[in-house]
Amino acid sequence: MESALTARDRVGVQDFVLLENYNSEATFIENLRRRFGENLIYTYIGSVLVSVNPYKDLEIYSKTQMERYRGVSFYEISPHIYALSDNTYRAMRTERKDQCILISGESGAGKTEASKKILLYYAVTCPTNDHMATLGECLLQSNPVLEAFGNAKTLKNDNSSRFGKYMDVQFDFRGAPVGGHIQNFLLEKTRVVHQNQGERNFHVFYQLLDGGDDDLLKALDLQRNPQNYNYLVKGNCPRLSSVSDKNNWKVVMKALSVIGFTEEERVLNIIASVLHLGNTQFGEGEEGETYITSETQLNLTAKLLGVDGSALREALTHKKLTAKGEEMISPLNFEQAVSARDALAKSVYGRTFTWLVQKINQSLTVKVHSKGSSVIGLLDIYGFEVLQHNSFEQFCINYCNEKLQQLFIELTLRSEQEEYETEGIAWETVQYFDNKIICDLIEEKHKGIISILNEECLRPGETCDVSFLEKLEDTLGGHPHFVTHKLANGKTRRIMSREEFRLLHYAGEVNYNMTFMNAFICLKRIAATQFKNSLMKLKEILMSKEPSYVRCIKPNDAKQPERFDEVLVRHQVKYLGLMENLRVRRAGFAYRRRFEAFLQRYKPLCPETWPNWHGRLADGVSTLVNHLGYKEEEYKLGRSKIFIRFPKTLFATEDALEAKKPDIGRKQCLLS
Ligand code: AD9
Ligand code: MG
Repeated sequence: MESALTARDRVGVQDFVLLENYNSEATFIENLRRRFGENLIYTYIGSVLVSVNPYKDLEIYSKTQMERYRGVSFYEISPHIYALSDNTYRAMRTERKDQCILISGESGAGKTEASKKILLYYAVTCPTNDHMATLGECLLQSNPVLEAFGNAKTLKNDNSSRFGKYMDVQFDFRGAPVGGHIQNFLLEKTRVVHQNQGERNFHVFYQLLDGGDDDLLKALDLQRNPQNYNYLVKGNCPRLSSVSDKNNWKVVMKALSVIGFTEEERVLNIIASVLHLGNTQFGEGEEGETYITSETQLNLTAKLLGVDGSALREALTHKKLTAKGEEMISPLNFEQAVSARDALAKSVYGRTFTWLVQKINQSLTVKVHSKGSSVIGLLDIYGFEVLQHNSFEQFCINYCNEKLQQLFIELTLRSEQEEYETEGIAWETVQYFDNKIICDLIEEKHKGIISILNEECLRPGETCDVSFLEKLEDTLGGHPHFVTHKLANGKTRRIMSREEFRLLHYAGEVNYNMTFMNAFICLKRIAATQFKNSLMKLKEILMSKEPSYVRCIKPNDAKQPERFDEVLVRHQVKYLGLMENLRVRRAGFAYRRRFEAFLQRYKPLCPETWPNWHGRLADGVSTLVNHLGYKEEEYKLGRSKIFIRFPKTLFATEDALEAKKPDIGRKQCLLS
């Protein structure tokens, strides 16, 4: 039989707290690499689950696997997203406290996949409520629909979420899922009208063109080839190699029917209308007036949207002004007309998305109210993003990640501290980078970027990129996380243009381009504040729940299996604060376990505790560790848990148990 030590060497440790050299980043990464090489993509830092995207299908998500993890304690079995799901579920049931699972990591790291696996675990393993037998199915089917309308191929991820999602799953007193609610955050609407090279528009457009049957396409006046549509050609990337749009179309249509959605026709009309709108072109008259050159497209759009053709024409080529109480109509120039068209497309699409979420929520509404119900919340947002040109939308995405990181810091440190306090154990402080300073820079009243942006937009007249930038410089100059061309003053190696400002985010530096920002600022002024408020509210919701964390890591930029790019991984380990997380966890005691669990597992090692201990649990643990020869400095007994300072103590105990295995039978030992 392979000794426990050899196995540990080969596959690494399953909990980073067990690393001897826990201060070394190299050791940490080596442990991740070894495990990744063995397809062991999950590793714990205490109760935090670290997951590395394998970029291939692993046979670890079957129903049999789910059964293995049901009701089994975290540490008794190899790390898994199911273990975390199960643990969270049991904590909700036994402690009667709402839970939430926060999934973070950069774009393509596996957040959405993780959230789907968690939902699947609950849908399969939880008891079903007779009245709501289909709820689990509705929860699962909401995913393909939201992904079709809210995900797209980007350079980082073929199925990148372009909106943030917080989903509550509600359970009744028996632990059966009875309802759900989805909250969506700021969809990246620009994508509807523009895609960067190598990227696509939202999946649903291509799915409809590829998968819709001939009659449907005829009714919508659409042609199969996406290249015919201006809104689909910008990225020069009509097809995906990894998925079939045609098959996914079927999946989405089926999902809509499971959810009980009855307004497909309306949605399809809108999707088609956006494509026709994109093909609506303008010409410029001799006096600078704009007119529509493609009447057919205009009329098709109007028909599909159910609006009057001439009203739409008027709206795309003229604007209404109110001056001195009088309404005036003035013509738009060519550029303004193009912007008006694009703004309409974005707005129509964005509203349709929100409406779809509302419809899904109706299907997930709790129909049978029961006392004593509780909730597990799942947060899957868009990952931190640095593009060639970063605009307002990247600003919001990265701000959202910043908030999530702040929550992680507050809650992991706080809960760790609280645990030592409740158990009556002395606590040792660990230094860590607190990104609150960056969150404040963005959101603080009067002084934060969002506030300045609001004030700037309230000023009459056209807003100018430069004046906004100057205002930012005046207010924020000297802030350690804010840089502009002027402030950098040659101090930075990377050249900055005069139209951008740089934020030093916790996860890296990002230059935001004012020309790109400005196009949105005033249009989305309200959106920025709303976004800020919705993040504040979300934070409150999450703070009221017991959190669990999944920290996702992307192993390479090529989206390939078997490739572990150490530089890339090191960067993520750094900014996710995993080393600090580990240090905090290890600052006092590497390992902790409730008295009963500890006694149950190791009682075979002491004649006085085997087969059963009848006295106080603390006395039993004390007897056991005395018998094992634990030294005073190696452990402490809290009120309900034993805290073990060094991993080697636990290793020695595990090895002793391993050696005893033939006597007592492995199964009993493992499952005890
Ligand atoms: V983004 O911020 O929305 O752009 P995510 O959500 O972090 O990003 P996603 O879950 O979409 O990434 O994962 C990207 C791709 O990696 C998936 O489409 C899968 O092809 C692949 N992936 C991720 N996790 C797993 C897994 N556990 N097993 C197999 C996976 N493949
Ligand atoms: Mg995602």
